[in-house]
Amino acid sequence: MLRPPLSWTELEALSTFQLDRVNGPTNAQARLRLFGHSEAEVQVTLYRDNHAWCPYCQKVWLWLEEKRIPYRVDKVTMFCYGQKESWYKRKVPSGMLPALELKGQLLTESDDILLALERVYGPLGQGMRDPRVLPLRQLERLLFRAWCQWLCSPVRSTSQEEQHRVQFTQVVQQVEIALSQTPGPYFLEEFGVADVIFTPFLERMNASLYYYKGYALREENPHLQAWFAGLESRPTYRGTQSDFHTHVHDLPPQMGGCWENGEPQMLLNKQRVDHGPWMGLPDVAYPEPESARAEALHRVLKHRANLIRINPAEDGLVDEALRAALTHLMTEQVCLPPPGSDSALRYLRDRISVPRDMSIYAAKRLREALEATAALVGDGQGIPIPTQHRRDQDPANFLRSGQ
Ligand SMILES: N[C@@H](CCC(=O)N[C@@H](CS)C(=O)NCC(=O)O)C(=O)O
Repeated sequence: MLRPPLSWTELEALSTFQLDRVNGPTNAQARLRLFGHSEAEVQVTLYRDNHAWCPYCQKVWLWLEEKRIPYRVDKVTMFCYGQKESWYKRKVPSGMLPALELKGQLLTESDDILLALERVYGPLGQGMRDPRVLPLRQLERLLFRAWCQWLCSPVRSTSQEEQHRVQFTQVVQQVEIALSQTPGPYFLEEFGVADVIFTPFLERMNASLYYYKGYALREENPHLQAWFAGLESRPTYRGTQSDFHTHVHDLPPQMGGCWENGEPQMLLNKQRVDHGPWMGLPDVAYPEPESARAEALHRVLKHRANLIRINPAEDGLVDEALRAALTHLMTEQVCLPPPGSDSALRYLRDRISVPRDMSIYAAKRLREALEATAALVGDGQGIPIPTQHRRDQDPANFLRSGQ
C-alpha cells in the first residue's frame, strides 16, 4: 500500500526509544559515565575522537566500561576529518589520541594509560605485564603488522598479493592456536585485558579484509568466530561495536589507503557493503534487538535539522524525502519520496556512522529504509565518499546551530 509521509509531529509520536546514557549500557554518545556512582567521585577523563573511529581509543574505552570506572568523555577531532581543537593541542601538542586524565595526571599512549589505570583500579583479568598476557600482546602487534602489509600495500602483482595473504593467514593461525588453549571463547579463562587489546583491530580486520580482499576473517576461523560471539555477548562491547560500512570508509584516510584486490568475491562483498542488503553481513551475529527501528528514528529526530542542512540537496526536498524514509522505517509501508531525492537519501545512507550515530542494527535498518525509499524514484548515488580525508564528516557541522 502506498502512503503519504508522516509529519515530524506524527513521527515524534512514534518515538519510544529511551536510554540512560550515564548509568545505562555502554553507548557512544555519553559525555559522563557513572555506573551508579556520584559525579563527585569521577577521577578520570577520557579524551577520544568524536566519531569513535580511533582504535586505540576503543581499547581504553572498553577497559573503562568493563571495569565500570566512573569517567568523563571529552571528544576531539581527528586530523583526517577536521580541525584539531586548540585546547587539546595545548594539552597534547602532537594532537594524538587517546589521552586520559587520572587524578589530575595527563597520560598518553594507550598501553601506558592501561598500565596506569591498572595501578589505581586493579587489572581486568590478568595484568598487562602478566607472563600469559605479554606474548598475547606481542601476537596482536604481529597480526597488526601482517594486516597493514596486506591491506595497505599497493597490489602490484598477484604473486605479491598472494604472499601478503599467506603471511596474514599464517599469523591468524597462531591466533587460532592461542584461542584454542582455553575452553571458553576468550584468550584466557576469563574475559580480560588481552581480549580488550585484540578487539579494535580484529574488528577492523574483519571489516576491511571482507571489503578490500574478499576474505571473511570471522567466518573462516572457528576460534575467532567463537571469540567474536563471546565479545558480542557483552553489552560493553556492543556499545563500542562498529559495522563494516563505517570501518571500510573510515580506514583509508587513517591508514594512508586500502587496496582492493579486484577478485570476484571481493567485488561481490564490496557491492553488498556499499549497497546492501546489510542484514546478514558477518559484522554482527547476535540477534537484532526489538528497539532497532525506534533507536534509528530517535537519533534522526534528534539531529534532523543538521541532517537536512548538511545534505547537498535542497532543504525542502530532503525534509520530505527523509520523512518518507522514516515513515517506511516505522510502518514498513511503501512511501514515495519527492522526485529527484534519490541521491539525497543515499548521501545520508552512506554517512551513518556506527556506533557514533546509533548501534549496529539501528544503522542497518535505517540504511535499508533510505535505500528502499530512494530506489522508488531513481538510482542516483550520493556524492562519493572521499578516500584521502573525511572532511565530509567534520563534527563542527553538527555543533553549529540546529539541535
Ligand atoms: N601508540 C599510540 C597510537 C595512537 C594513535 O595512532 N592515534 C591516532 C588515531 S588512531 C591519532 O591520534 N592520530 C592523530 C589524529 O588522527 O588526529 C597509542 O597506542 O595510543
